[in-house]
Amino acid sequence: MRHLLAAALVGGATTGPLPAQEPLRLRYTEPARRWTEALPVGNGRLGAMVFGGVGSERLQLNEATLWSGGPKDWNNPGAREVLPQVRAAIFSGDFVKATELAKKMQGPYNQSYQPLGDLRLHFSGEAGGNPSSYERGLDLDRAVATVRYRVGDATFTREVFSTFPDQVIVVRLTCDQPGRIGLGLSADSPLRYAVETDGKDTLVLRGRAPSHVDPSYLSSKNPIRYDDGPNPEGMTFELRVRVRAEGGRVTSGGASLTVAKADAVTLLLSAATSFNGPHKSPGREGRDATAEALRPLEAAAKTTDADLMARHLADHQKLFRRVALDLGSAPGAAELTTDARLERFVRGEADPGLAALLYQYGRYLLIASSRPGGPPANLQGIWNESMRPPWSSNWTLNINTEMNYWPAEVANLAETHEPLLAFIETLAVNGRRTAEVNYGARGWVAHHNADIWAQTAPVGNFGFGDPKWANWPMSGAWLSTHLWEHYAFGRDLAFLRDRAWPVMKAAAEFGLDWLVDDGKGHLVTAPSTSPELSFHTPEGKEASVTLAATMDMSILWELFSDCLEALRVLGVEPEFGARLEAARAKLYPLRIGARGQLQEWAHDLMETEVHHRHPSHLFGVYPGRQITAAQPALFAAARRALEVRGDDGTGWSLGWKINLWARFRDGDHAYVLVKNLLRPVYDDGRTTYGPGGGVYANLFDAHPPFQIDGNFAFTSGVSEMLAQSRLSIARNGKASSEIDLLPALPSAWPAGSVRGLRMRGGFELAELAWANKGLSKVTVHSPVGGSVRVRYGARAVDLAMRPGGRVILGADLTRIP
Ligand code: FUC
Repeated sequence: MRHLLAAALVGGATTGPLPAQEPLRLRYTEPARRWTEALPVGNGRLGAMVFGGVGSERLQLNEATLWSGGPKDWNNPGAREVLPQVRAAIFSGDFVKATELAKKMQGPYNQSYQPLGDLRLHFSGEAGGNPSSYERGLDLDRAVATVRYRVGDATFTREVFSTFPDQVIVVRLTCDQPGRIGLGLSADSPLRYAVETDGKDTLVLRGRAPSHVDPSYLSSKNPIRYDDGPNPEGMTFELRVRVRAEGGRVTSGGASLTVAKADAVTLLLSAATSFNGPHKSPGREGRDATAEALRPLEAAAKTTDADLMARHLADHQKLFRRVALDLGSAPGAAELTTDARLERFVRGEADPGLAALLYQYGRYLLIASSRPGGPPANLQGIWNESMRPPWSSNWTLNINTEMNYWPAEVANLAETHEPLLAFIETLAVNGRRTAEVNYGARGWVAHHNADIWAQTAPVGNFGFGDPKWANWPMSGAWLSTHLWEHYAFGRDLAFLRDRAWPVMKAAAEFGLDWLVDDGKGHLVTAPSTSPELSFHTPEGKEASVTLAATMDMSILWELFSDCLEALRVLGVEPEFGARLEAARAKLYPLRIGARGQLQEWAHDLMETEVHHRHPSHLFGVYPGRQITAAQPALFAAARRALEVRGDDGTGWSLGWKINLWARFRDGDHAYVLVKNLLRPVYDDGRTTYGPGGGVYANLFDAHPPFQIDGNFAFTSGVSEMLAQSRLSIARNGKASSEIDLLPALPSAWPAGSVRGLRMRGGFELAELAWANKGLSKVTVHSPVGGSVRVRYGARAVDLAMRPGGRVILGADLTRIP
């Protein structure tokens, strides 16, 4: 059967040939039984999980803006009253009391991302018969999920893709024998809904989302609530499925459509919601979901299948083909199913192509879940079947959302960063009000969680959440470093001036107001937590609220440094710069604890969980740039802290550790984490917080449960193993960059190449090749021009490049003409 699928995958190259690497394909010989075996397609807004059943196909559908609830005032003026009491408790050393009091600073829980529904295809006749051969797959290069099986003398093929240019999902059903395709179509939703047909060729599902959904971790009596009053709150949505049959007959009846004896069938799926931005009620001031769903459907209906496919491929491949990764291949790997490859790899057999596949899958998933104009990728990207998904499938801002975007710039998908950058701008609007009401502070703040309503207040339901996660006020600062990163990679001056700077500045203003003098000459955050981790107090009790968590200090150091560099580039606001510089110099210094480890809090406290999943205190190593080999003692202490945390963890925790070991320039240790992240995880519906992360059969990252951040951290981590970069702006505004080649190459990947990684300062590694564990060749490309120091081991060479320039260097960094 393999040749059949291979044949279907040929052709359609629209933006140049795919460079040599293993076929980028997930493949299986059985339909999906579980959701984490189904295969994801998406265009940033419309997502589908394709199960690939023979008798009946299930397409589990999502629309990225479909959320419960609506905008509301979640700020808590009471927080401001309690703040001085919390601070007094902290400075008197009573962390238990501070932790208890901090609960009074919370706000309500955020809302939940909702599933749209399921399209079900019930195949009749041979199309639903007993197959003699079966294969399904996902071609990452074409962004098409395929199902192919043979019944009797007929081969049936299903192709599914979600196209960004045409804003529809296309399902194409074909057969190599005429008149053999028969099926019934129906649709349903876990939300309130009704289905009908237009009497001709279109199935219409209309629904409404709840006005409130409690988070999955909360046990409550009535967790899903609909507004049954007149003029109700709650987002409305509509799914339209239009059938275009070649040959045969389409009939409609009640709530289903039937196709008989067709040669080929195309289904066009369009969906939309009444979401009208974060500040308007989706129930009362919403957009017209019907009109929004109809518009792309009517346009797609006038477009041929070939044109829909061609436009989809051109759009996807323009992004996807920018990076090619070859880590070598193992014999027989291409013949194995993806789950069998995972099993073989975990038994200890080499399969470098599997790591390359997971790397490219991260890029595929980012393209499929994050496109300009839509919301950023949430905890599950855009794929969710549950009304109470894990952690509300929200934007968790103390690591997960930021992690989703770690690969965006380096793995050459800067456009996919845009939804997050735009979301940050929205949070900055709401967060200004929260800073003022909750803390009497200037600037903007965001806390642990956000939803589509851009909630910026802390969650916890006014005292029910644990402050170790609910109260965290550092999200605005962390998110704002993404604005600088976007500039650092692309050097887009207008973006920095017009969009990034105002938001960065306001985040820094909040930081300045939030910091307090500890009376000993340092600025500290208080209250302060190290995300989700408690400590033993000197009196032997447990608490989590204290002062100057290392992560707080490092995030503010990073933000202030970004702002100072932005000011130098823009040549503006020297007084503000002076304030930032003075504050940065007074930040509570990072300290080394009794175990030789970088301390997690201002005091050398013992954590309650030694192997806790969040290596938050290592922010300054990655994603930050505060702690480098230039400060050997701190660098060694940070490394020690990572050793103390261990090599296991949840999926995303393993992913973060790949990035960290890469920054410590230890390729073989990074590879231990690569291997751990590639552990097959059987989906039994459990949530675990300790060891045991990995991937599911469909290569979705397993926290467990499914959480997409680990996929994205894997991609950024492998990028960091192969090349790292740094941009610094001198006081006179002059930019200088450094690129570090193969800083953490593991011995498991002795030879290979990568094309297209982006580097800070506006550079691109058009090609980086290595052999015998050493550099063989690198081509540096500079779209915007500039000077850069290229390092490989102890060697370095300085390049001054003009815009559009390209320099080729050999194994010893000498120029190849
Ligand atoms: C934080 C993490 C959990 C999980 C959740 C979405 O609470 O500590 O591991 O990733 O976010």
